[in-house]
Amino acid sequence: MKYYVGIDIGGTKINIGILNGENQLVASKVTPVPAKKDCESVLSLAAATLDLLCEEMGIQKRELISVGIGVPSTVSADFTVAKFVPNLGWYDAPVAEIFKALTGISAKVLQDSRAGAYGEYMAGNGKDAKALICITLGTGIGTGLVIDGKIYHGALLSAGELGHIPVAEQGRPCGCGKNGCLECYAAGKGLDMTAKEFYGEDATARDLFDAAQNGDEDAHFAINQAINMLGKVIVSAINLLSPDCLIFSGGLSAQMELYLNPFVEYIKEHSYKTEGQQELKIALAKWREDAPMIGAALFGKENVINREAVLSASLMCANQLNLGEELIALADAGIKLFHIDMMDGNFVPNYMISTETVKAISGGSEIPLDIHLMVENPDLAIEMLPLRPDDIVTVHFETSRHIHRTLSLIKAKGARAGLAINPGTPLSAVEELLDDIDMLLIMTVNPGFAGQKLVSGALDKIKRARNLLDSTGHSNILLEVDGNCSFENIPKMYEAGADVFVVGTSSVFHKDYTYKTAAQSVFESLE
Ligand code: S6P
Ligand code: MG
Repeated sequence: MKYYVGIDIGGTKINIGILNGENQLVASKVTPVPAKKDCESVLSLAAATLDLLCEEMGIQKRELISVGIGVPSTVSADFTVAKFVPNLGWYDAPVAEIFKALTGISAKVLQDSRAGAYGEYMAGNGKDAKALICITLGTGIGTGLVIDGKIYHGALLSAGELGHIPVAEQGRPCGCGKNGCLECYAAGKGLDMTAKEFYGEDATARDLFDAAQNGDEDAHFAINQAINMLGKVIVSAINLLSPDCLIFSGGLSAQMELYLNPFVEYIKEHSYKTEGQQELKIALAKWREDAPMIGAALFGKENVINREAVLSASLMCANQLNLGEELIALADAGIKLFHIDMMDGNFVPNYMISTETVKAISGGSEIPLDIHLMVENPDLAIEMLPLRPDDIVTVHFETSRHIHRTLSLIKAKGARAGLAINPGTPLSAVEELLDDIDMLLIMTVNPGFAGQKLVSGALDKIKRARNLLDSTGHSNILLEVDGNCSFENIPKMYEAGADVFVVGTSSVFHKDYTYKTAAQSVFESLE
């Protein structure tokens, strides 16, 4: 079975959930943030809790296909680093890197309010919305936007910070360093401050609501003022984006009578509408407190490139006269990697693909490259390659006298490192190098040409490779197979433990299919 993990890290608790392939939550656990709040300690606890959940459910680690982590912070553009988490004191915390070191699983990191919005869009009350605004009314105000099916991060990555719109001149100081921010008045922390001004240091928002409930005019007035401030800001957002769905979550949204209902009335009355315009859907979050955890899991699932069956299209099999169009068609067919065979007529009896062409492909597509070096002096080629962080460069064990040095060079160039072995090379050759690689490539034909048949013993070698990786704590290493990945062979290879398949003339480039129908048929054979 395949499972997808969501982890929502808050200021006080960690919420972990496991979804199945149908996006149903099959297990979850909430645990308080540990006393030591540094990134490593918090993620260690998350990893231990995940282990426990898996043990309880009888889920094996290998079945965890992806992990998404929600954090109360702006996140780097590559979804790996939490920029600033005030509650936990994290600055530029490399969340994905630490989590991978702890668990061997790659994770994608997402701001929690965006995760909440995505959870509601994909599996909650915001389903099918064209433009969704999801607002978490808790201690602060979190806003997530999903527009045309995509989370909107903003060009500068800070989209949706409605809680930090100034609503009072020289107002209350905010944790963001400025004064008079909306959340200092209209969210939980703002209402707490108002309550303290009214009733003394020990008072909280709850006292304010209780007093209003009991007919206290001043309390009522103060809450209404907060609602008006919030209303103005949300109406601005509505008028700017013209959403078709607005979702509320967070503790404050449960204050229906005194807070949420009058606030919704305000929005309905003041937001701009044209005659006969479709009604704006306003709803509570289906997943409530779980929305960020569910959304993080689904975001991880969407963005995973390294534990699901991944098809790496062998570009030597594409139409070389029309490579640009080919790349687009392959990406459209669900191809997640472009496999580029570089041959020097020396290590293998064939010549292709030039570094210039690799540069053109890299510049022409965002799909990560899976560069398979079949050359005698790999270090020279590596130096010449344009590499991005998600690209993988795979070097043959047989081609480098100092293979460890060559693998380090790939890492130093900022890419992921792969190690390939020929059919005749024993698996034991890679044992010493497992800590240094991100991918192991098992050649299932003798390298040099497309269109060959599987060598005998190939499936057994894949099985042994899978066992080696799992039994030595290296399940995070991708296991790629190259050669005769046909419609018939891929399910067997997958069963044997491979997760990346180099697809060439035997499947995706098969002359009887379009790329899309061929890839579809491969994916279906693995369900
Ligand atoms: C061959 C090369 C491969 C081929 C691929 C072709 O040495 O490394 O990547 O391009 O195996 O696939 P097929 O389906 O034609 O065997
Ligand atoms: Mg290859």
